[in-house]
Formats: sequence, structure tokens, C-alpha cells
Amino acid sequence: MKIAVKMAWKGLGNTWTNPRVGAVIVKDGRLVASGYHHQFGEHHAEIDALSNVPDAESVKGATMYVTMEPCSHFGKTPPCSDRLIKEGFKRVVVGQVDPNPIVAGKGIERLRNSGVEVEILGTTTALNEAYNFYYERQRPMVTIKYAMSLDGKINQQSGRRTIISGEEAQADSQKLRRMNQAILVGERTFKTDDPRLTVRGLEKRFQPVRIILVRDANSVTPDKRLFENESPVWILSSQSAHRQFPDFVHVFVKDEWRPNDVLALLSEHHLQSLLVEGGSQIQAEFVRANLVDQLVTYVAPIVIGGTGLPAVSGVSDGRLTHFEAPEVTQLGHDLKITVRRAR
Ligand code: AOF
Ligand code: ZN
Repeated sequence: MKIAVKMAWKGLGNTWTNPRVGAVIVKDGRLVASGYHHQFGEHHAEIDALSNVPDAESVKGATMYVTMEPCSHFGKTPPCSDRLIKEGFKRVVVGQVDPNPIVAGKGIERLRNSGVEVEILGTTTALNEAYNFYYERQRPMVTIKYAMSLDGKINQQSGRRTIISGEEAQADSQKLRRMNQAILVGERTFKTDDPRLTVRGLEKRFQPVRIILVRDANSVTPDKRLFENESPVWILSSQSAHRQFPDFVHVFVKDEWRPNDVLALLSEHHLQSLLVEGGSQIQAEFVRANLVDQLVTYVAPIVIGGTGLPAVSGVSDGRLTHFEAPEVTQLGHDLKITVRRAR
């Protein structure tokens, strides 16, 4: 199963809303073949592993280790569980049950009904954290990310961009973008930072949907760097748009966009994860709504003082938001602190 997990990670950045899945075929104590889900829309891991076996004989009576329950549905490809039955596997060891209701135990049931032994380990859920979260909680998993000074500030003054993190921390935040299917920024961050919100310098087939939250879509001008790249952009606006936007831009209109409304929109589009990248105000709204599942901060060894904006503004109302004990790593001169929602 450890090898299968390693194989599954090879799909990183390319499986989009499908899970990362790896599979290993073992017979008589020998590894016969391995495979993984390469890309959204392509063969599942089990079928990929089967395409690597020398001959049909070498899987008769064999064991498959697969990080997620083999599927039972006709989707973009036929059900993997049927194929394993047909190939004559004796035993299937499953890393986790698939929480997606189209499968959700039905693959395991099919295998067992056909006399295949199935063992469920429950050890591979970390491979697909957001995928699992989405199906278990019926909403996308939210991560907030910001870089701050030692005194908890994200810039020197409102409306001005300050470079806070060093190179290593900046590169790491690209990895965080790659782990998410959507990235959100508020109006002030959009206008002062002019971010591209793309994943750069990493292998990736699918760019996250780039979401900006503005009062009036008509104030979004075509010279913004967001439009340099043609991956999807969603403008969440309180005013309908008269301005003509390129095809990859969608404007969604609602009087008020609260964190819950943003998550509902993502769910409607089956997106499982959201990275909130600033600024101070939007971060505060997600904290206040108790919708922060993970918080990542890069702390730089500088003090800003004075008029800098705090990372999370105006939450207070006397309430503390607790997280679990942090995971801390050093990246160049910066510290990366990751915390998860307290249970
Ligand atoms: C597996 N092995 O490698 C993957 C599985 O649209 P489709 O047909 O590709 O189906 C996507 C669903 O299939 C996905 O939500 C999950 O339930 C399952 N993915 N299953 O046995 C795989 N990627
Ligand atoms: Zn499948």
C-alpha cells in the first residue's frame, strides 16, 4: 500500500476533481505491476496497473492494493470493480472507502458478491484530504493563506503592496495553490496587488478557478494581470456587468456575497477546495463565519509597526478562534505555520 500511495501522488496537479489513486498488483509475494490515475478523464489507477502486466495469467489469483475503493459506476470509463472480477483477482486491499455517493461502498460490495476477498485499511485518506472533506461535509474545504511580519501585519499601509516573504516561502505558496481548485481574493487585494492567481513553475494540467469578490464588476478593467492567462475567472459582484469580458470570465451577481454564498457557488460547480489569499477583510469574514478549516501563514523576520494592516481585521467581538497545535517548518528566513480547525 505504501508503494500504491507513492504512485497515487504522481497524479498531483492533474486529477482535478477526481481523487489521486494508486494501485499495485502482487502475486506470490512479487510485485507484478503498478499504476495510478494520471489525469482527470483518463483510465483509473486499477486499469492503468493492468495495462502494465506482462500477461493475463500473472493476475489470476493475484492481490491488488489500491488506495481507494474500486469504482462501481459507468462514468468516463466502465466500473473498475467489474474489471477486477473479470481478471480473476483473489483479493483486493483497499486504502479507503470512496466517499463519493456514486460509489460509496458499492464497489466493495460488488467485489465481495463475486467472491473476491476485500480488506479495508483506512490508511490512505491523507492523499485526498479535500476530496474526502467535500463528500463528508457537503462543502469545499477552506484554507486561508497569508504572509505576515513578526507583528502580524500583511503590509505597510492599506492599499500598498509590501513584499514580505522570501523566495522559498513564495515557491511553497505555489504548491499550496496547486492543492486547491479555486483561489479567492477580495477587492482591495485584487486592486492593489494585481495578482495573476495562477500556479507557476510546477507541473499542472488544471489551473484553479480564480475568483475575485468586488462590489461592481464594471470596475474591473481589462488591463489587469488576471486576464493575461485564459484559465477561468469568476467575478462575484453585487452589480450586473455592462462591460464585455473575455469568454473565460464569468460574472455572478448577488446583492451580498457572504462566505457561505461563495462556498455554495463552488459546491454547485463541484469544486472541493478553496484557497483564500487575502486580504485582511475577507480573511476576517471567513474566520467570523467559522469557515476556516486550515490556516497557513508565512512569518517573515521583520517588524512593520505603524499603520500596517493586520492579517485578520475586525474579528474580535471578544471571541477567540482556536486551532489545533501548529505544524512549523522553516523556509529560508521565514517560518511556515500550518494549523487546522479545532475539533
Ligand atoms: C477508482 N480509481 O483511479 C479513480 C476513481 O468520471 P470518472 O468516470 O473518471 O469517475 C470519477 C469517480 O471515480 C471519482 O469521483 C471517484 O469516485 C472514482 N475515482 N476510482 O477506482 C481511480 N480516480
Ligand atoms: Zn474506477
